[in-house]
Amino acid sequence: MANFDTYFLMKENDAIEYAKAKVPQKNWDEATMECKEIGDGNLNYVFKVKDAKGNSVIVKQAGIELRISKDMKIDTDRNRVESEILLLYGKLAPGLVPEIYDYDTVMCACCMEDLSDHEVMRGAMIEHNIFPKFADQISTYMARVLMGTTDVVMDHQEKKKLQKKFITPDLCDITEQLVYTEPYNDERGRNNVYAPNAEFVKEKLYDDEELHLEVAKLKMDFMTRAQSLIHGDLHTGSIFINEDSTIVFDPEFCMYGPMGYDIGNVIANMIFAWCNGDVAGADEFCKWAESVIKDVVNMTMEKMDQYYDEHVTDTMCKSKGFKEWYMKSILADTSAVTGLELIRRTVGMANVKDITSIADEKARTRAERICITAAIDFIKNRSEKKCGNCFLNTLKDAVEAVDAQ
Ligand code: SR1
Ligand code: MG
Repeated sequence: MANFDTYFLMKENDAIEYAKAKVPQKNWDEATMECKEIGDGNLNYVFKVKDAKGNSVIVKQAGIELRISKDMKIDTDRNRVESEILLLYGKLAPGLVPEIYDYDTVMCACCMEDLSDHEVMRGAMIEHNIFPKFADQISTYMARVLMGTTDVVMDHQEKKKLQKKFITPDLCDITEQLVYTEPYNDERGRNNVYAPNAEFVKEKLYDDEELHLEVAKLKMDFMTRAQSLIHGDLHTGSIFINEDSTIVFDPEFCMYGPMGYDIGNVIANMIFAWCNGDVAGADEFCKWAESVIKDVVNMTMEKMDQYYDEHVTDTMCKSKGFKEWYMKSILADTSAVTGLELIRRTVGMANVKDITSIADEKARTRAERICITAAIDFIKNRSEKKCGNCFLNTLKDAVEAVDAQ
């Protein structure tokens, strides 16, 4: 039996032994323990271990090769980074991230709270389920963890220690390539462009030099502006949800960067969900998704504004007019990243089921064009998107423009 003192990629039976060894406080009923690998992400292996007494735990392990492509190998230290940041986020936003029981830098694995009473939000939204508390809960999470890790609030030396501790260069490179480069030039031939939209993508994304200039500015900004300790991949596949609760997980792409990166990811992925609902004629769901787009922007900004007033420590950041300038820049970043995420998930290497599961060719072609049209507006006109309604109107204008073609 393995004693887990040398790294290897676990199978289901190993994960049972691992859970026994690492989470003994569960007092497992060993005879009835069972395990299933349930990971459906692009990178890691996720095991659910349970017994007949009702105990359960999630074991997450970083593989050396990525699930999405065996050719891509990234640092397995990402599992430590993910575990430690969840512990930190848990202090800033209690109840809004999973509890970590144990993490281990040999097996590059962690054991965390099983959230089986929740669903992964993307899947739940593809079934057009509605979650009335989501906007309030995700905005609380973002206001606390994002504003709470800035230089506005934190001791500057402590912040720099976090900056050093929470970064995985391999993962930064993935984002720099997949979000900020390849969707605009397919330089590594990895884009997945839906054939009926090939000409549209060429004209709107590959050939638009004005767009390339804006994305270049945003790319350098992402790589150099250490504003806040961001999750770095806050799409709806990184959120567990039920009627009462929202839990953010999977922050292995975390790093110090512009906080609009996280907020924009949430908004873009709500737009994908809206598109899916729109094709299915799920009117009530779409109405709810529209309210979420508006409310997440407005509530996050309101809560950040309040957090700023209550927690600001830097004396220069108390200067008259600074907060307003700072908040305006967050909104513009949010708009830009909404656009970047919409584009990269539509034409890039890593796509979203909300769109790829649309079976009807005409409907999918239209949905993708809506996303790309809105995205270009979100990027080029980012400083004009000053409130939740502006974000929603950008989507509605894109629908109108595409339907008029
Ligand atoms: C190669 S990894 C592809 C994507 O999956 C992750 O969830 C990130 O979004 C990354 O860009
Ligand atoms: Mg992930």
